[in-house]
Amino acid sequence: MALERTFAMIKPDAVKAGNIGHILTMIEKERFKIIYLQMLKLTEKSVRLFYAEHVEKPFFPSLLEFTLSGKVVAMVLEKENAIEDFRKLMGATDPKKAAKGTIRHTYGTEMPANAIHGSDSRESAKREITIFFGEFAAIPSSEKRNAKEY
Ligand code: YYY
Ligand code: MG
Repeated sequence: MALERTFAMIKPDAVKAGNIGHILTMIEKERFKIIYLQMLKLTEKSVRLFYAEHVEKPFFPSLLEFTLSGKVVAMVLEKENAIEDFRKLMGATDPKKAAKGTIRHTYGTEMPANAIHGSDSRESAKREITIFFGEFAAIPSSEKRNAKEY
């Protein structure tokens, strides 16, 4: 299977609780390679762009407030089958329903505070990586002649 990239983001609840290191350890233990990583505070405009599919949903105001409540850690991860495998490692959206051993079960509390984001499809991964790191960052190492990113 070919290498694939996904976009992941440690959310403000997990950053505030001091769980960046624990979450990165879980990610690296599952053999995801961290290709890009940046800590930043989002703006309202960037949250509206990132969560464009949810802007009209009833939960959006609370999601917006939560996402703006502190710094996040944005990442590009690479692995075979990265998108699906990362969704598995995250667990269900609601941390109370997430399986034991998943990041959301371990470090999430109550929606929208579910500790982590991961792209849900190839299309989303490309879109989300491009927002944060540019189009070049979305292309897997195996498709680059000079894979100097890692
Ligand atoms: O992709 P994923 O993060 O698992 O869930 P989405 O349905 O895309 O929702 C994005 C984000 O919004 C979710 O991580 C928490 C929040 N949210 C919420 O607060 N209440 C809901 N009923 C659904 C989602
Ligand atoms: Mg989603």
